[in-house]
Amino acid sequence: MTSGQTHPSSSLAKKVVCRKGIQHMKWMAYGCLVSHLTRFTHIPLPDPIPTDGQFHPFVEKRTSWIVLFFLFFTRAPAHAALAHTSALTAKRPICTMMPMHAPIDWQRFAEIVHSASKIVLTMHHRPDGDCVGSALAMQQILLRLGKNVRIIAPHQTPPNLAFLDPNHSITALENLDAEGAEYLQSADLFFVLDTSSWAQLGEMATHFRESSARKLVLDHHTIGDALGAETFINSQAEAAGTLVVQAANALGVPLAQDIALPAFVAIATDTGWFRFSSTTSETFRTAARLLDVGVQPDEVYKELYEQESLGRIRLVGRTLQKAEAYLEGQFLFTWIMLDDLAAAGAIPSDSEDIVNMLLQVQGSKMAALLSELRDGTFKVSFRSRCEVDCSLLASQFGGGGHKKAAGASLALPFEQAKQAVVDAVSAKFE
Ligand SMILES: [Mn+2]
Repeated sequence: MTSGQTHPSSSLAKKVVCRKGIQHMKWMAYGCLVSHLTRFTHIPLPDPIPTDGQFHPFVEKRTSWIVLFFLFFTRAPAHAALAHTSALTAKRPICTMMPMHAPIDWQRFAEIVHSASKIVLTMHHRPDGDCVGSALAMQQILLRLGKNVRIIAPHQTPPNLAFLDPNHSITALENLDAEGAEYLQSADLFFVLDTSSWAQLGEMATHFRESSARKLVLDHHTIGDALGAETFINSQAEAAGTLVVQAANALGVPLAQDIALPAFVAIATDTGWFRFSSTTSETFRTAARLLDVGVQPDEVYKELYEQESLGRIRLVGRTLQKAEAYLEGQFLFTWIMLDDLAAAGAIPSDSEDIVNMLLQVQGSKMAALLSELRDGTFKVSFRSRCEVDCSLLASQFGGGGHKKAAGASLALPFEQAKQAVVDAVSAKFE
């Protein structure tokens, strides 16, 4: 980026930030812009992007508020970054900043799909209903177009979603045989659904990075990496499944039961059965089209949510029975010992989601669950529905996560671990 360019509106920032600081932040804005341009203009930049200097490590963070800061207060650096990005990609038509909810260029998407013949579909690790459903629906769409398609996932499909894949068409990396590995090597299109982040690709990241295939991302997440792929992202979409339904339209493939069922599961699970704020009238229109070709919501609901084991139900009962209220009911805390699992006849994964149930209590704002692990340490899970940032709380214990949900491990005896958790949360309310 050239530093000689000036613009009248950059003077405000220059008054408050020293010259070196501006240079420093220009680099950050530069990285953000490159990242965003790549994602919203579908231009396949190599990743990492070669530059005539070194990227500042901060660039990796790609925090979009910095871009906004520059766009609003110092347009010159942003323009310079744009110009520089244009220079980097001079052989390609470039480049306007598009809003986050820019409509996907389905024509371009269709071109890429039509030019492929041997396709690998993949998804994020710890698969959920959206990515599994999206991949299975997309597989059927691509098969209709006469493509060779295989779904290779970083992890196994969780048991509650197995009903979607009776023919076992999803292969987990760990179960990939020699022939599957050969397919992965020789595919001409590597197609990622429901994530655009290296970390979320888990074990698949290495394969994706090293593949010489063309790379395509269809996603609805706001945060991600460039992945060195052509990216089609609509962060307004409630689920990747919605984008898959739109892709069927774009590719001229009529919806049928085998596409609609997994797509419905994708949308229903990512919207918390149509109750999250991401749900719009359009969500219901899409769902209606899926019902028109035979999806039965009662059957889907039963498969997804009414398959609990008796052990799980008993564990829920035991754990909720012990719940303690702190901070006048704003913070609810409970715990699961190995003895609880044994007494309930439950397995560790049966404890999933119990911490969220605490937030169903009127007046509760924060919840935490301590779970004893086999090595004698504890895992703490934090949940928030207030301003308290769970990832900051978890980071105090060496863990991490998101604002509304995070976790960490504690190598402390139970009473001390409990006290540490209660103290840490209480401090946030002072
Ligand atoms: Mn999703």
